[in-house]
Order: sequence, then C-alpha cells, then structure tokens
Amino acid sequence: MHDSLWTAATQHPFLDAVREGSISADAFDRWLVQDVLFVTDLLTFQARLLARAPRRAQNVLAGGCVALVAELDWFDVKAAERGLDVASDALPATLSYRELLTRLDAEPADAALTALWVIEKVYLLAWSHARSDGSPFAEFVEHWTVPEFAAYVEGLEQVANPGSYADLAREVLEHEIAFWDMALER
Ligand code: MP5
Repeated sequence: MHDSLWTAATQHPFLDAVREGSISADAFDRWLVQDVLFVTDLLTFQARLLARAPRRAQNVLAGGCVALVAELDWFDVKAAERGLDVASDALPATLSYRELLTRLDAEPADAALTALWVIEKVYLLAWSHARSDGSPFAEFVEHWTVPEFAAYVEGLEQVANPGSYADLAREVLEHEIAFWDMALER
C-alpha cells in the first residue's frame, strides 16, 4: 500500500545527504529545530491518545510518552551543543503536520494508533536508510535505529491495524515527505 510514498518518505534526498555526510549544517539544523517542535506536538497527541486508548495499547503508548519526554531532553542537549534556539517558529510543514495530529484526536483510537505506527515506522526505515560508517551524524542515525526503537515500532504494530486506514497512512507519508523537503528548502 502506497509503496512509492513509503519509498519517497524513507529514501529522501535529505537522508541520502545525511548518509553521505554532504548535508549542509544549515539544512540539518533547520530539520532539528522543527523536529523538536514536531516531537512536542507528538507528545501532546500521544498523551491524549493514551487517555482514550484500548486497554491492550496502554503499555506501549505509556512507554512511548516517557520516551518522547526523554527525547525532548536529548534534543535540548543537542540543540545547545549546536547553538540552536528551539523556541523558533514552526514552519509550514510543521504546522500542517500539527493540524493532522489534532485531527487524529477526533478519529477512533484504532485509526489514531495506526497513524502513530506509520509515523514511527517511517522514521525507523528513514534513519536506517541514512546509516553509514563514520557518518558525522551517527548519534542521530543511532537514535532512531537502536533495537529498543525497533521494538517500540513492533509493539505499536501489534496494537495498530497496518492494513487499514489507507487514507490516513497516505496523509502521514505525505507529511513526512514535506518535512524532509522543508529541511532542504532555503
Ligand atoms: C518522528 C519524528 C518519529 N521525530 N519526526 C517526524 C517528522 N516524524 C516522525 O517520532 P519519535 O517519537 O521521535 O520516534
């Protein structure tokens, strides 16, 4: 389902450039600041989803919320190291992704869970594509390719309905592509 969108979202030129070490600091930092904003929005969405989730999904969602808070702590450290201001304004791709997350609040929990699985699965595949020996961005690549993250994505898959909600899955993939595009735009 949506094979070409999965490919476009997970083998994007941004990721090729990260793998080759040719990404500009400017583009990388633009992505990083916007991803801090995205993860903040994702935590809001996920905490709300936890509150209404079926019993079987509570464990994986609660663990994910804790991981998102830890990720925001980690982002604070990385942003400070790179001299970035994470209080920057959200760019259009971040804002429209936020709108999708807000819309998911009104969808049935199963639909929202499936969308969340796509959000995380696409990231695991994307950063796996960006992996290379000696990459200057190894710590970022590592962050979304560690076995714990793969296990989390697997756990989400078990409570989601990966074959269903094709329209929502497509929307997530389109937002992911737009997010990488944004980082490369000047
Ligand atoms: C994720 C992310 C994965 N950090 N940014 C985008 C644009 N899409 C997906 O979320 P997480 O929770 O950081 O693994």
